[in-house]
Amino acid sequence: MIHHRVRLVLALLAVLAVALAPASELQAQAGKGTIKIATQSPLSGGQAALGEGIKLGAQLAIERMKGTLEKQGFKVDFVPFDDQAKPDVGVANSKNIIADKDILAIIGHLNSGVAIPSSEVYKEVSLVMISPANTNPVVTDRGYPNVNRVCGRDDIQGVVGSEFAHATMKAKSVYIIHDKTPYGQGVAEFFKADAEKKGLKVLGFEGTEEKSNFDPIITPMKAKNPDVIYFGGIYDQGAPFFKQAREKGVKGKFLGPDGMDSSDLTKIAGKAVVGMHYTSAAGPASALPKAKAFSEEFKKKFGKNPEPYAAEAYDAATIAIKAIEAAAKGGKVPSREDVATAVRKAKLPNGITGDIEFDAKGDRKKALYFVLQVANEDPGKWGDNKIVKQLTIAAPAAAKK
Ligand code: ABU
Repeated sequence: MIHHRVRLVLALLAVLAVALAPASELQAQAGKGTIKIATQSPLSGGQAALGEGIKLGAQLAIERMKGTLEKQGFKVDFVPFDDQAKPDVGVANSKNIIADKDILAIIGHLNSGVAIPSSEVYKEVSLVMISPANTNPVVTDRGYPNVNRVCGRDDIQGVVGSEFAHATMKAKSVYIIHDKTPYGQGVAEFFKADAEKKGLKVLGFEGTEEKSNFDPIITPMKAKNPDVIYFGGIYDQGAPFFKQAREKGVKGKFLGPDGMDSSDLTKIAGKAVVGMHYTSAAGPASALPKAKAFSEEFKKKFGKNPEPYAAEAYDAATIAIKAIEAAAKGGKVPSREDVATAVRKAKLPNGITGDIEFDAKGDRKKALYFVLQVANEDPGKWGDNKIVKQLTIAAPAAAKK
């Protein structure tokens, strides 16, 4: 009987303790809320190698960095989306993303043609996007406060390519193919404009969405015998094009932008692309002091090498987490607007890809550009590609309106 009364009193005390506990303590017991960070990149289809690398790079950073937020009582979730490299899929995902109020940051996309319309959706709710890989100038030139990138831009990358064709490859003529996307056509146009300025003869400039039979393009191109053939696009299309061009006896040297920067280029084209040059805005592990440890950790966890732009995704996700921490200082889940403001002000010293800060329009203040040469037909040795040139170039100032 006495025991029964003691139990009753203890139960009553417990109820009273909960009822009288300070709100903050209760919140901590129940958790302060869920914070989600999403990625959008192609996880299926021909560009999944780069898209998966972006996802895994971001995932690794979130797993390593989420401890501080968790200690404060937040649940931190990582939510990857597959945009399939298609603008309509990216936009449809974006609408679902903004409807989930727990999502406070997006790391993505791979394709500028997907990032540009998707970020119009994110802008409606001030949801921050940090792009690891989108190089088309329009991404940041719109001046949106929620749109940032940690990589360089095609108005610079195109010129790095034409300068290399002119000064190092000693080309007198070029033939330019592009994929008709904002990225591929855009970088090809920047390359062409600067090549013409330097006196190179542009023997052809053609857009195509063809993915498998390039005969109708290769035959007239071969007849013009260009010194250099430039492909503005992504490896899933560039690799079969280059392979068929060599098989059909095209003699010109191959050159492309960062869309060629994937181990899948050699997986598809094999020895046809060994020796070819490409520019990139993705930092290769051999050029970055911390990238070696990152590559080893990535390989240990995921059983494969990080693709180009995985390290940029890691840095982008690190910035997102740090910005959320800064914006959550009051102990509450921060607003999307506060996170976007914190990202724009963020400084990441010593990221895997170096020091990162954004300018007023969301460009990385100083971005990295490379010219590389394919060293080996083995896709597992993509990391052995030779760095022929390495540049750090400031983002151009915003155009006056
Ligand atoms: N920059 C490489 C990925 C292609 C893009 O920006 O659309």
